[in-house]
Amino acid sequence: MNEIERRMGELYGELARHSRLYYEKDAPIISDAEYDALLQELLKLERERPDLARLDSPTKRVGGAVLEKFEKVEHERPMLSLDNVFGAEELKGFADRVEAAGEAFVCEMKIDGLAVSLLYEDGVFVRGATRGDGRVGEDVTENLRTVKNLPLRLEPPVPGRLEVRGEVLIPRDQFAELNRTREENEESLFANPRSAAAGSLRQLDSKIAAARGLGIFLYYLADAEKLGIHRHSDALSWLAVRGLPVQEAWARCETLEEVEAFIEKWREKRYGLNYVTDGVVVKLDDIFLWEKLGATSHAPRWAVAFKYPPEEVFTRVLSIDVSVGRTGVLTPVANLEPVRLGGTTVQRAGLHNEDEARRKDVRVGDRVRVHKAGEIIPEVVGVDLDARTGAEVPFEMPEKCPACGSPAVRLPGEVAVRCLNRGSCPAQLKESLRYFASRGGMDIRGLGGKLAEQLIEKKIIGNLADIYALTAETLKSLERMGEKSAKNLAEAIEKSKKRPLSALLTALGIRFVGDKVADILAGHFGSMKALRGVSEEELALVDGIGPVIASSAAAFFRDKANQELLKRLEKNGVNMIGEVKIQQGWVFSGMTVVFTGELTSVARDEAVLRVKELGGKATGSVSAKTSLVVAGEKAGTKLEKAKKLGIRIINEAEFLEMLNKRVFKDSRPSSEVGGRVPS
Ligand code: 3BA
Repeated sequence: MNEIERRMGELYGELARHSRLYYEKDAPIISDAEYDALLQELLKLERERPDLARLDSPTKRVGGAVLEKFEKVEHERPMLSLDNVFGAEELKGFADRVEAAGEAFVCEMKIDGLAVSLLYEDGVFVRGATRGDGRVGEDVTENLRTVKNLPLRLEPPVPGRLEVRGEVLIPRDQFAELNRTREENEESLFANPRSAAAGSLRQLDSKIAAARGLGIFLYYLADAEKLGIHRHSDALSWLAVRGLPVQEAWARCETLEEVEAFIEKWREKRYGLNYVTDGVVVKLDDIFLWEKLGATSHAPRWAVAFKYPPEEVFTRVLSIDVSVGRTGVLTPVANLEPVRLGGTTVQRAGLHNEDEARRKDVRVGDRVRVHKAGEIIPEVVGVDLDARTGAEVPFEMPEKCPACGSPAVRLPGEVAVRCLNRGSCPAQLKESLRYFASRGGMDIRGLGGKLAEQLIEKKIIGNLADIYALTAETLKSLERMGEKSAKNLAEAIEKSKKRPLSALLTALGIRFVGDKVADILAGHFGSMKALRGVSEEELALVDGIGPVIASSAAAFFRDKANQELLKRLEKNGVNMIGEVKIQQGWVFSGMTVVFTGELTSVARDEAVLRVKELGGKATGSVSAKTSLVVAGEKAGTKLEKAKKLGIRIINEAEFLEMLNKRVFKDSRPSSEVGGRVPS
């Protein structure tokens, strides 16, 4: 065993131990940064020796696999659903049906997530699938690998095949964060954590799934009896001992009274959990009885889901504000008399847009019914019409922007009413500033909404580029700004100048250009200079850029004021150059190669085949999507076009060099990687 092999083994052990200390024991002994350093070291070694990389490597957690589609998976035994019961009567009906007098139950909180089945072989996670229609689901293994608390290897290991089932969820805080970013990018919001979890699991790019911060809890062990387990409560403990996550909110209940007590105990307490629950699943503890009672066509007879009634409260509308977003969209918001609902005090509820406000006809002074969509987002369900006195004031969408007084118009085909004063509306500027400084953008810590408001009001900032004229002196003179925080902020502003091009592109808040698209643009064009002169047609040719994005981005770069802004940012030292990405994988991974002219030492077909084998695509014509042109003898118009488009051009000898000498994109000769070249 050589040094690399030894070190890799050591890293696998160490990383598993620390992950365990963090997720199971909740007692980490190293910092996140230290953990990350170990992970990066392993990643580097795995790239050198992919043959030694383990299937259950923690490096897989960051995602990276991109699929074309999900394979279908037939469940070995169907994944049933659960019958619902509402209220004590129906619950008693269930208890009577199972004739459970004297039989114990297990109560678990009912997680509002997405059911999945996991397969382990000799203790290693090998496959995960969604429930689908219960019979056939989808293979979402790669995405499940990114679920932080899902063990990729069981400790102690379990020999042979093991199937467990549970619920994938998105934690409350992650859900809120996700919707916040989506709102800022004018993307549609997820109605509840379940659809957010489902949407995340259905991402073909596992990096996106990884970024969603999913979690999982298990509640079912297949073939428990073969493992000598006869009670569900024992199965849950058995899972937990092997590092398989089981939610803490479960209990064995000897009687129906105890079940009812569990339901009462968690009725309010559940709002304190960092995942959304909408009921209690009640199961018979004795697994032998499961067999005996069996299932109907769709649900087991030995379990039910008790559903808490969706919480609704009445309150009064004190006023209706209209807020102006970063892109000028006007959103009506109802200010409510504060009221307790689902574990928090609610005093605002969004009315979304003009149509929605009109449909609900919420008036100032109205008594309204409020609930939480997906148990998280406060919403007005309806108006108590009987309580109307006639003194209520109907809501009208303003015709002028409440922040700057410019005309607010609704463009044809849009639901949104917008303030068109893009250049100098203080509300838009404030939101743009906040967005510019946010974590995914220029990451200027300390520049929040309150400060942005002050800076604009005092006319210190009238344009995004003015941020870079701020000094610690100026900042110190502001309200609620001490010497120390002024200094920190000035430093954060200075540091932001070095942010990558993709971050700057995100920060600019170009419509439809979120962090993903910004990444693509930065990667493809490599510099702001290249982007400034770009046409809509050229943009649309880039992989991953659709016509809507292309049109919006081109319009942004065409705009005189934006050109001025970019010039000023550049003059202030803001980085405008993309990073050279260290590409992973095969020589031609992700590349589109075009051959032109005559090749002398290799047949054209053979050359095309080699490119494909090494991860690339070969096409016939040169376009903006082309990453490399191989020019043989007597190359003609294609070569000219490639030169014009600034595409990388190599000759036949250089091409052969790429084929023969380099398997991976770093510079080791292929002999060292032995046997890795597909042929
Ligand atoms: N327990 C959902 N089904 C559950 C194993 C049975 C079951 C659930 C449950 C069938 C939850 C139906 C989909 C399914 C695995 C089939 C729970 C939860 N138990 N705690 C009794 O928390 N949502 N859902 N999942 N097999």
